[in-house]
Amino acid sequence: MERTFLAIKPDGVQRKLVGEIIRRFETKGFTLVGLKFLKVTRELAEQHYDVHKERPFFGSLVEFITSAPVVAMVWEGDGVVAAARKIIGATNPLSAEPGTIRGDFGINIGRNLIHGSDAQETAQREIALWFKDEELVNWQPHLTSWLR
Ligand code: 3AN
Repeated sequence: MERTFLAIKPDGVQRKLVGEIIRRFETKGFTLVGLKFLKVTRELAEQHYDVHKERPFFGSLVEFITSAPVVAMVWEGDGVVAAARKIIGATNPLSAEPGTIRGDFGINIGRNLIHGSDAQETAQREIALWFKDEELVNWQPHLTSWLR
């Protein structure tokens, strides 16, 4: 079953949007299989943003994600990687469509509330980076038959 990695960034936590953001993935029908609340270390942040290390904003990305706690999650479901990106919206919240998380709640590209894996291979890398195997719960909600 397909899985994706999502992280509610420090701005989402500080602005008390955790419940609102989780609700959108839950009511869509995806299944939560991993969840933790943590202060990200510099080492984890640098590994997570490794693909951006040559970009001018790499330093500020690392500063920001380590500045306050985040909610790290793994969600499961058919097509969850691409669907989560749609629910999240465009990278720049000013360009993100209303109805998306970034479109509804953000205005600043550096404060765009949530991270979501951009492809299935990235999701596998990010899940392995943020979660141990035993922190992920293999389960099927009873509602599944109503959703598929
Ligand atoms: P996304 O999070 O939509 O996958 P990426 O992977 O292109 O976007 O960028 C990773 C993160 O880097 C974004 N979430 C955003 O916070 C930050 N970022 C991207 N582009 C810029 C930029 N031009 N200036 C500042 N921060 C940026």
